[in-house]
Amino acid sequence: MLKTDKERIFYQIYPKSFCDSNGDGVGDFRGIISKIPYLKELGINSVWISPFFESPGVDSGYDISDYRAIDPQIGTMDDFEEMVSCFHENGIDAILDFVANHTSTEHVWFKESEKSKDNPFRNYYIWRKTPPNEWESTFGGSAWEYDEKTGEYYLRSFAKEQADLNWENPKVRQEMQAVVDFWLEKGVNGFRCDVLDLISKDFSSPINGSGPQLHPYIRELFGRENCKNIFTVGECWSATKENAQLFCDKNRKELTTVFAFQHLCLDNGRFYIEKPSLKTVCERMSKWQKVMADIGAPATVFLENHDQARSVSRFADDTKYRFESATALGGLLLLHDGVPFLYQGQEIGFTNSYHTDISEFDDAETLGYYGIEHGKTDERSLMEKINFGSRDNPRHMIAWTAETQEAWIAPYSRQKEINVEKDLSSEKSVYAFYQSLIALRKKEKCFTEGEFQDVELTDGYYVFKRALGEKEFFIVFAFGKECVAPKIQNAKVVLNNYNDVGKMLQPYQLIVYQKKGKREDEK
Ligand code: ISL
Repeated sequence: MLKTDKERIFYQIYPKSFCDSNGDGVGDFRGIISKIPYLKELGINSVWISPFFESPGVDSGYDISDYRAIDPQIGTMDDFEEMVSCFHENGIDAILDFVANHTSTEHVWFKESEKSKDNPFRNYYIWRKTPPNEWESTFGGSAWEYDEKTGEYYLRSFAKEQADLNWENPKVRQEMQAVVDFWLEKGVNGFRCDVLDLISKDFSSPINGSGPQLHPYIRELFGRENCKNIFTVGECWSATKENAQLFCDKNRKELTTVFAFQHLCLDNGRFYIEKPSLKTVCERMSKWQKVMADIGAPATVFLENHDQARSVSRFADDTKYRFESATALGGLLLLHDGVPFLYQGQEIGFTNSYHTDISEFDDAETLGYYGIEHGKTDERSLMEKINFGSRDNPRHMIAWTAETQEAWIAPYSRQKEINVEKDLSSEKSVYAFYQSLIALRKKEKCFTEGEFQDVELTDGYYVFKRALGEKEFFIVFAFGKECVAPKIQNAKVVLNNYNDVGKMLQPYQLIVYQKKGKREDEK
């Protein structure tokens, strides 16, 4: 049993792309079950499972047409229950994605809602005679979609096939509570709440979301007795130093923690090719960590998810120094202060994938962007931007072996060179290094209960310290260029992603030092 949330080490599973057990081209629950030993050996103790619900698949499962039904390609309810028990038997908690802001337009509520203005479900969604503002959809175009049947517009913050629910309607809130309860009764341990800050809107504001009822709605949902001991993490793009306390103060009974994105919003939009500076990433991570420490809630620590390009390609070097980049980023992720979230494949150092034709892409956001930009610049540079930032990058099937398989998405372009089988048998295994990092985090309470302190941040490296009682660890994380190493005195090296420690730091070198105790000093 985990005593504190900071003892959690999450691993995000994107079910469609994790492991396909029956060769139909879509990952499934039986595939996940077969890989539980792999996850257990890695050392994680919690999983977040992305949507597997019934869905037309316009936004890869984030367009749900029935919250209680499972996409038959992914499995059955029996498979689901077996998977959850299997996780639990192996000491792994499971949280699910809770997509509260919108449903698929194929959901029966929407189908009813669009029939007529006086349909009992009309008010489940947000209908207007004319658009009350100029909100834009994240996937391009106006967020107000005209519907010919009734001559009105409905709000869709994402694809036109994803209609925003009207949380002002108490019936909608009751329905959503019932969805939460349904899955809690199946034994899940909590939820990752998709774009949670969008559920309350202020239509007179230029910004969609963070409306006046946001916090009351969250409290009404998760402040209930049966949610007392669950883990909840809100995807809250609006989370700032000013409002983090509102989401995460324990006494307010809203959320355990939030995903805030300041450290990943550095590159002028996802399709902007320049690499963001690791110095800024570290700076922002530590700033956020302090915000959360001040309110006494655990921060989330993450560099990837199913919406983000692979971190090795985005922030570091995915060719010559791929091993070093992946392991150094792993150190930052796992030894920083908070609850780490690994994304599937990160423990192998998967990189972005490369494709030359738009027909090889599936992601709604990528296709929306292509639709807008196509013809404005030359095709090659447009495809380069797409390859760099596309949300398909993290969604390729996990390459378990060198052999590609037919799947719902184009194969990972570097599968021959980078795959699980090869990594596990390699002398420089990213997985093995992650295992050591996780083992260290579990062994030393410093990393879960200890203090966190920035020691030095230069253009060349970042040093942070974790300490508890007499124990002190210094983590040195080098950015891309060789540079003079910081002097860490009276300390022994407990982990290093290079074979030696020199006067100079090597590109993406990660060194974990432990301060010598008094007795060791005398030796
Ligand atoms: O990352 C983003 C900003 O460019 C968006 O791609 C993303 O849509 C945003 O983070 C919200 O994400 C969540 O809700 C979306 C879904 O497409 C994402 O996969 C999900 O994580 C709509 O449900």
